[in-house]
Order: sequence, then C-alpha cells, then structure tokens
Amino acid sequence: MEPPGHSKRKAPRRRDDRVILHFDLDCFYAQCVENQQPSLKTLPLGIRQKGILATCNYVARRRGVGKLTTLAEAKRLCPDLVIVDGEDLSPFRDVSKRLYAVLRSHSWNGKAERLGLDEIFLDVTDIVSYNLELLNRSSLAHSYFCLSRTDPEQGFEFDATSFSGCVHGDTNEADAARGDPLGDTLYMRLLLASHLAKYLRLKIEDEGYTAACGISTNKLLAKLVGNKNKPQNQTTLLALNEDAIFAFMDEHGLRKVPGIGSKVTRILEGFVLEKEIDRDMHSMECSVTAGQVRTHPLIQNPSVLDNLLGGRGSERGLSSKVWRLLHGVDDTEVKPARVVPTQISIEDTYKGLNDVSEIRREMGLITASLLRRMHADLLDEDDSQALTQNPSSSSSSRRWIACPRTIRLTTRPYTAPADGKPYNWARASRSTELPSFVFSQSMTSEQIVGRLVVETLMPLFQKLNPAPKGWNTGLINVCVANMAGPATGQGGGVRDIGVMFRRQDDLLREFRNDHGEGWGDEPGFASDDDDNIWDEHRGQTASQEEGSEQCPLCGHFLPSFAFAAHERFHSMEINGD
Ligand code: DGT
Ligand code: MG
Repeated sequence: MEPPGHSKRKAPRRRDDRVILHFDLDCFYAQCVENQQPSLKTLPLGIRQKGILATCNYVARRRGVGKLTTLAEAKRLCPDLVIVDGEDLSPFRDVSKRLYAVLRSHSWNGKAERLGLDEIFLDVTDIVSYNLELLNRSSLAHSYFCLSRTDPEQGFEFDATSFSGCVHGDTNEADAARGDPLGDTLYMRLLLASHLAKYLRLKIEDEGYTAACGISTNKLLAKLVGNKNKPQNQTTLLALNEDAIFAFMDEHGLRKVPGIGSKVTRILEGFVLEKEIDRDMHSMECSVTAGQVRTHPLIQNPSVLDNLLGGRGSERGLSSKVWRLLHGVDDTEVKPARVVPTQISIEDTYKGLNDVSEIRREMGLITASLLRRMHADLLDEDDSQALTQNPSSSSSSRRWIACPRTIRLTTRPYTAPADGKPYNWARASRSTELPSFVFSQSMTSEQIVGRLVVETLMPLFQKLNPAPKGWNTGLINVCVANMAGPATGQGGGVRDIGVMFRRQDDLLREFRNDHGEGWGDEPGFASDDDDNIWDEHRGQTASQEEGSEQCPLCGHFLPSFAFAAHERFHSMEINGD
C-alpha cells in the first residue's frame, strides 16, 4: 500500500507478457567436486580459492559455514570441514557448458542466457503460450505439456490444476481474483511454466546436478524469487497485480537487488538514513530495504533519483534504471544463445619479418593455434545419441558441428613506434576456399597444419606480397569464416547453418561457446567472434560485392553506409593499444 499523500507517484510501465525461468545451480563448485568424488557428498565440503571459501556444500552450510568465509573462520565453525582446492576453473567450465546445453536444447526461441558459470535464464514465453492454447479445460488434472511443435511424443504429463513446487505470493488473493482458472492468462502461464521448470530441473538432475529455479515475468523477478527456496527447489512468483509485485520487491535489502550496486546503495541508504555511509565497496550489507527507497516521501519519481545519482561520470540512464528495478520492472531481454562463432581468427605481431623460413614458421604456429581453436569450438564428441548425420561413421569419431568454408590471410608491414610514423593501415587480405583436408580425422594436426601452410597460406602470402623480399611483415592474421553446417553424409553438400540450428535436436549439441569468458584469451593472439554479418563473400579470392566495401584492416566486407563507423571502431582499437 502506498502511504497517504503519494497519489502523484507514478510507477514505471511494466510488461507481463513474458515467462522467464532463472536457474541457479546449487553450491556449484562443490557439486562439481562431489561428482568427481562422490564420497564427499555426505561430508561438509568447502572449495578454496585465494584463501577464502568460494563456496561450500549444504552439509557445511547447515553447520554454519557460509560462502566467502575465510578458511580460518570456516575451520573454527566446522573443524571437520573438508577443503578442496578450486583454483582450476576448467572442470567447472566444462560442467557449466554441458548443463547449459541441456537447458538450451529445450528453448524454442533460442533465448538462453548464461550468467557466470552457474546461472541460466530461459525465456519460455513461446513454449508456455503454445501449451496454454492446447489445454483442455475439461480435464486439467490430466494435461500434457508439449516440448516440440512437431513431435507430439516429446513432452510430459502434468496436473494443470496446481502449481509445481513452491509459490511465493498471496495465493488466496490470486484464487479470488481468478474465478475461472483459464480466465486469468497470467496465472495459467506461470502455472504451466512451473511444471516446465520442474521438468527441466529433473533433466539437470539426470546429469547429476541440482538447481534452484525462479519463475516470473522478467529476469529480475525470476532471479530474486528463485532464492526463496534453495537448494533443489523452485519458486513461482504469484504476483498478479502491481501491489503484489511491490510487496515482493519492497522486502529486499537494497543491495540484494541485481543491478543496484554498492555505490548506488551507499548513496540511497545515506539519503534514507540521513547520514554518511562508510562501507567497503564489496559489502553486500545494507540496512535499508528497496521499499524504504521506493516509498520515501521525497522520492516520488526518477528525477529525484537523478539528483542523487546523476553526478559526473555516472552511468547514463542510471536513475531511471534504479527506479524501474525498485518497482520490479526489468524489460531486458534474455539474450539469444550463441551457438557457433561466425569466424575464428588468430594473429600475432612481429618486428618486421623478411625471411621466408621465418614467415613459414610463424604461419605454422598461428595455424596450429587456429586448428586447436577450431577443434575446441567446432568439433563435438559423437556420443551415442549423436545426431547421426552420417550413420556409417565410426562411433569413436568426433563430429564437426560447423565447417568454415573460407580461409583468409591478412598481413601488415611493421611500423616501429620510434619511426614517429602514423599507424600503418596497410593491412591487406586475401581469401580462398578452405581445403577439405582440414576436416580430416585421419590426418594428424601437424600434417594438416603443414599442408595448409604450404598449399594454401604461402601462396596467399605471395599474392599479398608479390615482391620477392623486403616484406617487413609486422602482422599475420589467419581467419576461417563463412560457417556452414557439416556435410550431410558422403558426397553431401553443406547445409546452411541457420537451417541446421532450427532442428531442436541439433541444439542438444554443446557448441563449446565460451560466451562471456572471452574467445581471444590466448596471449598475443586475437580472436574474433563478433557477429560477422558482412562476411558473405564466397568462392576464390574475396572480391568486392555490389554496394559494399572491403575494410583494408580486417578484410570484412561491409555496406558502404557502415564504413565510417567501422573505421572509427578500428581507430579506437588502435588508440587503445
Ligand atoms: P548457491 O547458489 O547459493 O547454492 O551456491 P553457489 O556456490 O552456486 O553460489 P553462487 O551461485 O553465488 O556462485 C556460483 C559459483 O561461483 C560458486 O560455486 C563459487 C563461485 N563464486 C561466486 N561468487 C564468488 C566470489 O565472490 N568469489 C569467488 N572466488 N567465487 C565465487
Ligand atoms: Mg549457485
């Protein structure tokens, strides 16, 4: 309820037309370790990183140990705590990718976003709406949830007369508000989503991991409500009107609201309490609730927040964002799953190479890196339930989930900083078809690299640098692009990658997408995973397409109108060097 005298307070507009699930794996690092060493499951277990416990399992939590406790404190609270080193993140990354692939494979619209290693948002609006249409109101208790539009066998039975898992909100009021269960679409969409969430949690459990899940109409509310019942549980936010959403938001400590950081918390807390707040920026503490700010008599609209938060250097739009968050409004979309990079490139820089054997050697090193990267990002294990594109292939083989069709070499002469010359823009590129032996599973990597350098890259280099010597090469970049689906069996052509991913089964594959963890993490190397909408040129040497220009820096073709912006992008890159 609004306090008296606040009739002018205007809440931001909200949209309730989406259904979002938020999954948060329980004590993630600890679960990964427990799965490696199942005997640890019943013991209190902490995972150590840099002198603190990054996390601990729920056995330890019941003994009073918390996340981010110091080792000494944890040992004091629980002397028999088993502590395992968690500095190496690779096993956690692998599990994270695997579980993400499971959830993503159930998305129809591809909106499946990872947050860190153990949180995943899914926008399931389309699946839920589809199933709402299918509901038979005369037998709600024996409903069937379809997981595929085309295959009616994919799905599960459920009872549409009640929610699955926990519900947060005033169910009595909600019951009164809806005379006819099917009459209240929002109620029914949330109910259906709760059953889908349960099904997906069980899918994750089949992989050996438990998770908490929040179900609501936006990312903020789904994430917050999922915390209500942990671990191995789920909560649907049943807030069918604005007041119910305010009531839910208001109880949260300000700092607990995702998107409200320590600085904003400190300012708003100071404003509400009318005193200076002096606190460590990493602290999650806050003695003021979101509700105290939202209903503060002097904060009636975002312009007041503007005065408080809009100082020099503050994030643009911050005050209206905070205003919306306080009201439980979050229109940000669940980002679409990245499946394969549109191109992969590796480059290195040199202080002027002139010797052909040096060029060949460096080209070999770059190509070996590139091949490793292609294997990591584009090859997948061909497991038993593999999408048998080529049923006769050996079961132990690995399968290319996407094949680049073009290889591009870019070089640039060296400019010594001491020369005082402007940055040398003279990058030049040549492309050609990527030879099929690159995808061979019978050749060794060394053989592939050797052939690629001799048969493809050195000839491209000679075309780019026709003079017999004096190249002074300062940069070599090798890039593979124009991703296409893998061959469809013997003699088959390549399929369009877009068509390929439309098949839900294909989405089951883990595409080794390191989204958010950086693709270009090899020191001294660059790797490009930007959406490469202009990389459409095909065939032999790259040539300019009608209405497009080729960037001399990176070889991308882009529409003429986009050229100036693209050039600015490079100049920022260069200035940032
Ligand atoms: P939960 O979700 O409460 O059951 O427990 P966790 O362990 O899954 O915690 P969560 O979801 O906040 O974070 C996922 C993993 O990320 C966690 O297992 C350890 C790691 N992590 C989270 N926050 C920190 C941090 O501040 N420092 C370090 N070193 N690791 C962190
Ligand atoms: Mg977690």
